Amino acid sequence: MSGADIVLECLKRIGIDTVFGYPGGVVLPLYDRWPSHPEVRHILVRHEQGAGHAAEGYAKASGRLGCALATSGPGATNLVTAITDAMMDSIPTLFITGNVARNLLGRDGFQEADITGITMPITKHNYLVMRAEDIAPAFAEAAYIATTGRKGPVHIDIPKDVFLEDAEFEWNQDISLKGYNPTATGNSAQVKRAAKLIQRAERPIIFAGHGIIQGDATKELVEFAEKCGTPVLNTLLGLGSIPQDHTLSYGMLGMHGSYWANHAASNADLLIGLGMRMDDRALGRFADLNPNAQVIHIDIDPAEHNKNIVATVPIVGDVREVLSQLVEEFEPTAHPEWLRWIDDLQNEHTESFSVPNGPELSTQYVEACIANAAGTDATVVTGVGQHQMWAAQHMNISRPRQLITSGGLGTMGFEVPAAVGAAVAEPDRTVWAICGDGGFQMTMQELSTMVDEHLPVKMAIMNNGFLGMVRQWQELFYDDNYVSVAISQPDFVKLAEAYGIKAIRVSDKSAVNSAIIEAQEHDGPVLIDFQVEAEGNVWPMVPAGAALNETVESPSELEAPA
Ligand SMILES: Cc1ncc(C[n+]2csc(CCOP(=O)(O)OP(=O)(O)O)c2C)c(N)n1
Repeated sequence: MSGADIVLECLKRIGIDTVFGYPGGVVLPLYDRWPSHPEVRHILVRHEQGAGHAAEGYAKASGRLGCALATSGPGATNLVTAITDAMMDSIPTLFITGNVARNLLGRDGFQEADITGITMPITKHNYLVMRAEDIAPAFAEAAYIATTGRKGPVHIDIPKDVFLEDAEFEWNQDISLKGYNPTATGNSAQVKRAAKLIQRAERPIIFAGHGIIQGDATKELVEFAEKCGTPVLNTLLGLGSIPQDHTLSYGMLGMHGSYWANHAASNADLLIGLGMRMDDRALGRFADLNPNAQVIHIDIDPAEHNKNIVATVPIVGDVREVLSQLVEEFEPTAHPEWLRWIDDLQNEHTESFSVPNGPELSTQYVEACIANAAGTDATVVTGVGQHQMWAAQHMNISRPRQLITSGGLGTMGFEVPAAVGAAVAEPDRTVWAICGDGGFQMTMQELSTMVDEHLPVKMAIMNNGFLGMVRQWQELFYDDNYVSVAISQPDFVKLAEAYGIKAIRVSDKSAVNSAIIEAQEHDGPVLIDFQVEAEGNVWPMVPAGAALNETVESPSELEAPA
């Protein structure tokens, strides 16, 4: 078979049914063979960054391996943001690029970029495949690496003439890689030590992270939390690992987490981090997270242990498996006083987390209405900024994979292409893309992809006329010195209509619900331009560099800290 046919055959073997891609000179031999492999759908995006985020959205919505393809040089470098995003958020993805022919590598020919050099630090692994016979082993390994252990992006770069070279097609799925052997089962002595700490703790708290969702461990999380009577806080990416109406669920902690979650974390005597990487946005200033607490940290990636927080008991392993081990090792416990302490705090501080009830149209109000109309079955994709934090606070994220958002890298422009990917992966679910007016303008060219592929994504632009989150920081930390944060927009309604997309403008609270229902009932993509208040701020907030127990709920607390 030709190298091109081998690539397409490999995609089928590793279960990829959709590739988000963009052609160019060096991948033409691959595109030339595509019609002979109709089982693999190719979706033509409008920018390679969009292909990358769509592959991420596909993977995040479904749990399956996502795939993006680009040509050499600028096509390949346009993937870099999405690859980095997938790396930061551990998203199982395969990125394929073409490169110049082998005899031109290293000669700075037309559209050559050392893309494997560039992607080395932003991938879990990468390959430059120099012989057609090496393609199949590279794809089998890449799929294995991307989807096992701590999941992540793998990149395969293939010179043009390798697509044209013939080789025997041999498929071997029994992968054995020297130096790569993810640990699934937790060390039993460590598990027993952890169980003892859990048994003894008076104020334990769980930080449930993305690993719970990635590792399909939601059932085990709930069982564990119930058996040790321990309240559960979520990281941003961990939202959905426990239903928000569960009595032990206390929502999100972190920079824009709730007041009670952040103070519960600060007052606990045992912190149990599950499938999370002890990130600064979630935990605030590390040195003052909670110096008196013991720490159990369960994560599949050994590199995460003792990186930011030194754990009393670090356990390397698959969080689902380790939780199943752990739950056998302690007797049922309960902590009613501790729960009451958090409940009281919650009752005293409901204000800062509530939806504003004034006449103005707030993003929080719009998002709460969308959540109400869409229910937890719908998928929520967000951009990055204020609308993202408010979505995390107000959209009742209660099921795994309900929220698709860029956590670690915080990539504006993620929302529209990731929604494309989510809609392709899960055609029976409603997909709501909650967009910033800034982020939307970074990748809005993917509206064409949406139209071409008949993807009925519902887009809600939270149009505040500002790069809202940056404006908030300039207001609070730079004395209201607004520099380059007021952002002009096209007429979003006309813009959508130019793409052939139904569009609605809403500037009044009373029109919100009818617009949402109209959008949901329309059989196709819809864009709603919500003209929300310009200068709302996200509260509570842990100022950058502060500790979780320094969470503030209003600007006055910032000026005169208690
Ligand atoms: C690609 C990229 N560039 C810059 C930033 C820095 N940044 C973080 S939030 C933000 C403003 C986002 O504005 P918008 O999309 O309108 O959302 P809002 O905060 O108003 O909800 C910016 C510029 C970023 N996160 N990503």
